[in-house]
Amino acid sequence: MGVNIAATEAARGRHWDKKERVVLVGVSTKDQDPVATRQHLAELARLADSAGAEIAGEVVQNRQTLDPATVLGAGKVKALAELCDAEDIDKVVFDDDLSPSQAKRVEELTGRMVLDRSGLILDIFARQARTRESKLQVEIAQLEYLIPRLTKMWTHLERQGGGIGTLGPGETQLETDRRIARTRLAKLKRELESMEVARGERGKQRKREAFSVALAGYTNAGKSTLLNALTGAKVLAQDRLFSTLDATTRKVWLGHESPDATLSDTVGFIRKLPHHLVASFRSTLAVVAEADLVLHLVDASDMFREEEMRVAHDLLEELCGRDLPRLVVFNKIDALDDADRQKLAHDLPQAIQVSAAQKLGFDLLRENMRSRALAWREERRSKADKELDKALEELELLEASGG
Ligand SMILES: Nc1nc2c(ncn2[C@@H]2O[C@H](COP(=O)(O)OP(=O)(O)OP(=O)(O)O)[C@@H](O)[C@H]2O)c(=O)[nH]1
Ligand SMILES: [Mg+2]
Repeated sequence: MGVNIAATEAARGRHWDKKERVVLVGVSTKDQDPVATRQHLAELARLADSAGAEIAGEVVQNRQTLDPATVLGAGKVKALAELCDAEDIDKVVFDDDLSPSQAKRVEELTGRMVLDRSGLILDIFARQARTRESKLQVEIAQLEYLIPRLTKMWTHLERQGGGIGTLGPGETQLETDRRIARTRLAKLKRELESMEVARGERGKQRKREAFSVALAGYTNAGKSTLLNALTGAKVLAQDRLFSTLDATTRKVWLGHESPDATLSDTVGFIRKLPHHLVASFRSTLAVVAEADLVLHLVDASDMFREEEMRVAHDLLEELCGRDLPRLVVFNKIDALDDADRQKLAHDLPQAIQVSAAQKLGFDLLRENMRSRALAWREERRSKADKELDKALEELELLEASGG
């Protein structure tokens, strides 16, 4: 087995090309109750499905704490290995983040490749990347994730082959792999940077001219559907996680006498979004960070909407700071009954309820954006006036002093 090649292939997401049978693993601990574990596993199943895998089984364990070596306890790992054989499983996917050594240990014990949530999300991103920029961003995140794992993978095989202490050609191979990976990473980063510079210039130009609104929120909340419905864009919208990886900006009409405005769609959020991805997508997410208004879109029909709202809220604050001008928009209200809509209105009266798919609630949403756009223009005008006054004052002073 060419381990480093295999690892690279895995990182590129190619291993999902045919339907692979996976087993999902979750652990409840004193820090995470069983309900949360179930909920997170349900989401992991959707992630695996979005990655094109077939879910062939689940293993859940209750423990006080995670086992430091294998996350699951020894007995449970054994049961997992048996399940893998019985069900002809290709890969094991853990909801918890695994250290390289934990992944390696479980691989040894099950004889299957082991992924964690971050690895799976990276795979989906790799599958969904369409543009040069998003491909670059994904590959950078993948390499950052892979490089520390190359070492461990090596140690692991060295031991398996019984070659303890025989640091021969293999080490050279590892060193070569790591060097190649690092060189490539540096090259990709340079390329992305030059793209970011170009994007930044374009963005600044546009921002000066128009009130900018950005759509943000949990993946699958309906951001692209809403962009399409409000602007006539044709961004791909589908019932899959992370359909959108690129920022798309379109003009949006907010009503009479409104300043020109733009609406941007961008990459969605999820619980435990790998930090390498957040870092390499920062230029895409800058659309959100620099917006004059952020519409935080929430799938109101999702049974986990509260956690999803909190996750997106926290990520938004982390990325954009606390004073982000934000408006919560509950989407998919067509899928709610009256009582649920009333509850939402009661719990969060300032939020707006819409159905992007059925174009419900758009008048109120537009009116809200319009009033903010008008306030934005007023503020800019008074700021410009003040600057002009100041300049005139300085000029007068200069003249008075005989300059
Ligand atoms: N019932 C209902 N479904 C909706 C509504 N808006 C969007 N959807 C569905 O929700 C799914 C996800 O929609 P997208 O617009 O792709 O969601 P997104 O937020 O852009 O998702 P990502 O780009 O994957 O993060 C699609 O199947 C849509 O048809 C709505 O108002 N009502
Ligand atoms: Mg989308």
